[in-house]
Amino acid sequence: MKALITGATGFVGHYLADELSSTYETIGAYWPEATTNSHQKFAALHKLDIRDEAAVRDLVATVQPDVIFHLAAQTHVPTAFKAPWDTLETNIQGTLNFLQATLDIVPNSRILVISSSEVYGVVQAGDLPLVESQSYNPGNPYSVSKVTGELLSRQYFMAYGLDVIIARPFNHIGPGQSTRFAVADFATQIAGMQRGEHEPILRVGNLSAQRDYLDVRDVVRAYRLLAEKGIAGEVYNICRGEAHPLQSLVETLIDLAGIPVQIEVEASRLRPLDLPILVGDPTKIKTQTGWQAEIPVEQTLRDVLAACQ
Ligand code: A2R
Repeated sequence: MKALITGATGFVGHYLADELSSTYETIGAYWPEATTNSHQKFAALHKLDIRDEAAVRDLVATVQPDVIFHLAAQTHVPTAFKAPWDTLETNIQGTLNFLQATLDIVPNSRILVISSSEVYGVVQAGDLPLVESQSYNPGNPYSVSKVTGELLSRQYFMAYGLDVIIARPFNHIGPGQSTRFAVADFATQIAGMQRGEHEPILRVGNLSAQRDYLDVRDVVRAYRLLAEKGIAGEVYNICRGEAHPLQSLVETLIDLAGIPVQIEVEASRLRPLDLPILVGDPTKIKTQTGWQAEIPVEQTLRDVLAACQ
């Protein structure tokens, strides 16, 4: 079985390559740069701008994948607020290009479109934990791009019977994540303090946001199980079902580091709109694939900090 992974050199792509390595021949598509480490993880690695329709078609025709894991995206919410069209273009055009290329070139193949819990957006307390049938209420352009990717995916399933599955992962963290994301940033700052490189003041944004945090290794296992056991046309939450305030993750990181740290909120780190809480209901994926989150948040934080030290 051949798997094509887009966003192969991103945070999740490397972990997914490891997860699939024993059962699939994994081919990666990356943009804009790849490292030697990336090359070692894939049977082949191709440079690809997912906005380029002809290039996407060429790659799908060359690789002839049995399954496509479409991870590539502009993933950073603050960047999406600053340059909304770039995010919309990359995420919508990229997803559309892959849906159409799959339909035209490898119509019997499965495509797993990676969406996000951000599509739920602003929710009421009574709607928690969020089930897949909850309506969309996007709070930022990244979320709008993911909603649109989901709608296109559903439309290709309904109109053409395309074998598409939509994964809605909640926040995931782990070693190797870009420091553009909060937990990786905080762990990097704290590890720098441990080495005495700078003063023990942790600069943060909004710590009151509550999220359903997962380890990236649990998330990629869910992607493999969805590719193997998911039902075409369906949407699956990937979540633990627990809300953790970001504040509590920061406190755990500081405890693990074992040094006194002062916390300082920087206005420049606050978003125009920050969702107060996102927590999902994992019943559907559990029932249909047997998946459940296995790695405790504290273990992930330990690994994240160790990787920064
Ligand atoms: O933004 P960059 O330069 O880090 O590149 C990202 C890449 N990417 C693209 N690939 C092909 N053509 C493009 N036009 C394009 N624009 C961006 O997708 C990066 O290498 C990869 C996404 O990786 P990360 O940003 O590390 O995201 P992560 O955490 O691996 O998320 C994977 C998926 C995404 O669909 C998220 O929206 C979802 O999971 O949560």
